Amino acid sequence: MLYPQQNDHRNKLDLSGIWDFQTDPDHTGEQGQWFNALPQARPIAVPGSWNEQYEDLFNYLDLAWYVRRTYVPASWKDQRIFLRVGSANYHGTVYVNGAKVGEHEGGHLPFAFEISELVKWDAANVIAISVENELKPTRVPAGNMTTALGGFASFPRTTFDFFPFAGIHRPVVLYSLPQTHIEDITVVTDINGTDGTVKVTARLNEPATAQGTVSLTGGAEPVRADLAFQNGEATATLTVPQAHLWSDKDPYLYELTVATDSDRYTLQVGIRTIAVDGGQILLNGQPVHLNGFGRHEDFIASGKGLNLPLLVKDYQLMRWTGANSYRTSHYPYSEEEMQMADRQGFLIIDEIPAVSLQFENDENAAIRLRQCLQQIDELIARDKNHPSVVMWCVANEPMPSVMNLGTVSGSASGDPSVQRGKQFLDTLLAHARELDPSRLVTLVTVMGGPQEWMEHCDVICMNRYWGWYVQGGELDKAMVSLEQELDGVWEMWHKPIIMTEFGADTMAGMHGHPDVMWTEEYQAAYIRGHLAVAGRKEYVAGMQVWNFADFAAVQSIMRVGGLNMKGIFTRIRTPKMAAYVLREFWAQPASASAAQQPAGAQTSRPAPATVPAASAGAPR
Ligand code: BDP
Repeated sequence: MLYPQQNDHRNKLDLSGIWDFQTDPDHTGEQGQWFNALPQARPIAVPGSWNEQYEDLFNYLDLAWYVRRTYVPASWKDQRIFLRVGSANYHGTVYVNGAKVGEHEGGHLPFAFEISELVKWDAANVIAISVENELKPTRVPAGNMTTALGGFASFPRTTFDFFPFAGIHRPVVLYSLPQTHIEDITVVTDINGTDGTVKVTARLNEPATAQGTVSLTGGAEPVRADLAFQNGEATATLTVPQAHLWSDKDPYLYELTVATDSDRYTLQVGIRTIAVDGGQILLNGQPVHLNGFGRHEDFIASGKGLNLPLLVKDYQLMRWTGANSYRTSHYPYSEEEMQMADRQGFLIIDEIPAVSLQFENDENAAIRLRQCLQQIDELIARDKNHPSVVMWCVANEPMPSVMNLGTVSGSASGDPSVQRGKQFLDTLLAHARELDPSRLVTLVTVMGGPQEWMEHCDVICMNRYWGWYVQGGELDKAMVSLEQELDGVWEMWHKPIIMTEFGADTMAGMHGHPDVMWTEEYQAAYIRGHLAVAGRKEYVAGMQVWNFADFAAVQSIMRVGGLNMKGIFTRIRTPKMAAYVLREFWAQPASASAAQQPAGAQTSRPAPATVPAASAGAPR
């Protein structure tokens, strides 16, 4: 699915701004024709979650309506008009001038409907979008059900550890396209000696026979090929001599333009390959480590709404720590995030919203499977051309009905959810691989979960909490357990391992000597210990700290003030002591990095972090 763009053939009108808004707890809005106007509207920002914009809406997850009016430019008259919603969590229904034009299930992914026939040219058009975010057991992700980890009460009752923010989270855009237009482009790159190859497949919206071109600029000479569309589809492979490759250290982007008589579309292309070899991940044939974070789209007031200044700031902060990677835990992030990752050289593990999948019975599993397959389709359609995306992740911490938390991974015998989960997850991995054989596929495993679920992953992604949920306060022992488990998993699979989560809740400003749990010193020691162990393991291909920043979670006895405080930065992005440990390992590798030290040189007891003076390069 192409991101809307403005050029000489295409138009777009971003409807971000203040919309009319009203909750509809009794579900009478449709009958009352609220799609024309809201009886008791109050203003709300789009994009943005509704939960933090008004105090009384904090826990509201039911149906609500957004309405705004807009003229459509007269110059669009001969074109086809579409309305696109970047993300509506969880279920969105779109109305234009009183007519229902379509609905979409699942947050965090865009959807668009053609509205050409409904547009009024001589009056304002009424756009209405109803959004509903009830927590239901058969949704992905699920809520209002019991899980094997459901031992503590939380409100709202999610199966996952982040606040279920609701609303229109990304821009609503009107766009127009020529009658015959380029509907899709797929770019796959390869390297052949010093040449780069760029294979381009373009598809029109109708099965036409047409002539077009594809050109790539940014190299010494532009490279160009003809596109002969048959049945609406054409393919060409461009060879780029002395290709300037894309990498995390040098994120070089070419500009690729597909043009026909009636249309044109331009996208940024990075020439790179991604593969695995034994315990290593290879970017352009060279070993690379994915150092960074699990993150959340989360901030005060905007909730999960696109927040562009925050996006820029977060990249700056990640870079400051020396990170080159993150996972879009636990759902696809905005398209603007992915564009930034291309530009700034971040290696992305791109994840669908399948967090805490349950496999309690065949019936519910089948409903969830349908949704997960759709999410994979939509995610790959959206993100397939980003050089930054190196891996598709089809699930975070899928869970059997019986958990072995506290033991090394393994499955409880006789639990039917293990086999059911295996089939489910194998299906997702195979589906992603079939849609995109040019990238790696994975899923992220939970501590104590079944080993066999990792079988078809290219990379083993592990979330582990030795020293926090297990052996909390006993870092010496925890580091031994971690090392033993890592060695065991490597022996079993002989595939690269990324620790996609490890972290300790830390109350910013709390200090202790000794370094007890929740203090900044404990988090710093915990992170140092993990990075030191990983530095001794050649098969560890990445370390992603949980979490980049403190984030809104559900209310429970586990989450102080409703926050998960495992952030390296606070929710307002001030660094905790552990940020300096990351810099020491990632941004200044020549200094005290354990990765530079011979095996065994690091004691299992991590040394306390030293905090440089605030003026010494602290982010502001
Ligand atoms: C992991 C989950 C993550 C949680 C984290 C935690 O993947 O979403 O926030 O634990 O407990 O199990 O902090």
